[in-house]
Formats: sequence, structure tokens, C-alpha cells
Amino acid sequence: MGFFSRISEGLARSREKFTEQMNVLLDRGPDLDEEFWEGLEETLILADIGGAAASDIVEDLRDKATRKALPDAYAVLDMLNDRMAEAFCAGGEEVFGGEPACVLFVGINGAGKTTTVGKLAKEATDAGRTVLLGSADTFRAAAIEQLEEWARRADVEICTRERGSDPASVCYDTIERAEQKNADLVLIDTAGRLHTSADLMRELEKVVNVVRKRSKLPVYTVLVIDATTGQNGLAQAREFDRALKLDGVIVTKLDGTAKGGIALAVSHELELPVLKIGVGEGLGDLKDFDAHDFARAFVGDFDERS
Ligand SMILES: Nc1nc2c(ncn2[C@@H]2O[C@H](COP(=O)(O)OP(=O)(O)OP(=O)(O)O)[C@@H](O)[C@H]2O)c(=O)[nH]1
Ligand SMILES: [Mg+2]
Repeated sequence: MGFFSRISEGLARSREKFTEQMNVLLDRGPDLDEEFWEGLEETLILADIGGAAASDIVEDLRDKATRKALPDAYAVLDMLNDRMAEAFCAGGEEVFGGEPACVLFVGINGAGKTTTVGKLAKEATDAGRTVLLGSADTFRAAAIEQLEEWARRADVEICTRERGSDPASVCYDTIERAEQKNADLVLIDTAGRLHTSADLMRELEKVVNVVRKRSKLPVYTVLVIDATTGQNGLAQAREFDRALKLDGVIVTKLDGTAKGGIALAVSHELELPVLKIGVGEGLGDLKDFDAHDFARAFVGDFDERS
């Protein structure tokens, strides 16, 4: 299956919902009146792309419609893909673009951190990189074994300590081992925690600071967000970013939800690049993020809508 078709398939549920809402809006006629602009903004908000992004997009389209004297709603919607793509925060290539890096994965419980680390390990070894994994989730039962299984699948080395150990010490070990073996990509999994839990957030801050201080490789902190949690993703991103200064986000489980718009809400509002997207549970289901592909897959084609 082609790259775009895989993303398009992953976003099918989000697109279906969006198309449905869009059809309701267009049913009242293609006139570019006040009702249309309000309806468009509301449709975008219902698609989980967030109030800030929705209002910026509508304002810009409205401006363009006037300047270019666009005839009707269809002409405006032709520009929606591009405008949506532009609303994503760009950048982040330094994290998984092939340069040496040490990346920490953080997020709430069950967001998809461990799975994402496993998929990335496979992708990077296939690309010929020397990868090392670190399991700093010393808290949850079977978390270490889960990452060990992914390490086996990807055929990469992993650093662990027994359950209950200090997560910062696992990070020390991992960084030391990475230097010994000249690893150029270090991926550190951390324990899931709620963004509202002050103690656990402080513990994570400490772990991240240890890694930043100790690693010779550039250190990046990446938030993994489960798209099915919808608008809560914004609150998660806000808190994790405040505590850790994030470098980007990975949005998972886009295949299982109509709430894929949350990727845009978080990227736009918190000015964080989307680094990868997860569209399934398998090894090959982590995809490079391309804002234009994403917007096109999300909005769909016009003939699909009619
Ligand atoms: N459908 C789908 N499922 C996913 C995706 N990414 C992860 N999952 C599933 O989500 C569940 C949780 O994934 P984990 O990787 O264990 O999540 P985690 O963030 O490490 O969880 P904790 O360590 O408990 O905080 C697993 O069943 C994964 O297979 C995705 O992109 N699509
Ligand atoms: Mg995990």
C-alpha cells in the first residue's frame, strides 16, 4: 500500500466524521454569508482541531475569499487543505531526521510510548543506525519485559534495571552504554503518568534533567499522545510542556478514532511539531508526518463529499 493511502486509511474515521459535518454545512447552500463562516468554524472545532486553529484558519480563508473574490463555499473549501497544513507548527527534523540524538518518551498511561519506541527502534536499525533502548519505566509491572520484547523484534540492545529501581539510574546506565558502543540513537521509555499528578511530574522533570546534563548526544523530549483522548490531549501537552519543555509530539491511535484533529490543535496551540503518527499496532504502523498529506487525508477529496 502506498504511503499516502496508509495515512488516508488511518484517518478514515476522522475524515468520515468531518465529511458528514461538512455536508450538513453545505446543505444550506454554497453562499459565503455570515452563517457559512460561523458554520465552518464550528465544524472545525467539532473536528477537534481546537478553537485557536479553527479561528485562525477561518479568518485567513475569509480574508482570501474577499481578496480573491471567491464565488462560493466550494472555492473556499478547495483552499482548506493547504490552510490546515499551514496551521501545523513546522520543524522537528533534528529529532528523527538521522542526526545523532537521545530521545525521551513521555506521556500519560497507555498513550503508546513503549510501542512507539519499539517501532522507532526497528525503523532506525533498518536505516542502518546504531540504536540503544533504555527502559526507565521501572514502575509498571511487565513494562521492562514489554520493551525487551520490542528490542528483540527490532534486534537492538536494551538497558534495564530491576523493577522499582530509580528511573534516573537506568538513564545513567543507558547513556554510559551508548557512549561505549557509539550508539547514534538512544530511545528512552518512561513510565506513564497523569499530567495532573504533581509528584510524578516532578519525578519526570528530574529524570529529564539528569539526561540533559549527562548525555553528550543532543537530548529531545517527545510527548506521546493517544488521539482517542481527544481534547484532553491539549491539557496533557500543556502540562508536559510546562514541566519539561517538549521538542515535539507523536500522535498515536489515529486509526481508532474520529478525533484525529487533536494533532492540529496541539501542534498549533503549543507550537510543537508533530514528529510521527501512529496508525496501527504493528511494527510498520508508525509514519513520518507530513502536514499536507495529513490535511489531505483528513479533509478528503471533493468528489468523496458529494
Ligand atoms: N490502534 C493503535 N493502537 C496503538 C497504537 N500505538 C499504540 N497502540 C496500542 O496502545 C496500547 C498501549 O500501548 P503502550 O505502548 O503500552 O502504551 P504506553 O504509553 O507505553 O503505556 P504505559 O507504559 O502503561 O504508560 C497497546 O495495546 C498498543 O498496541 C496505534 O498507533 N494504533
Ligand atoms: Mg509503556
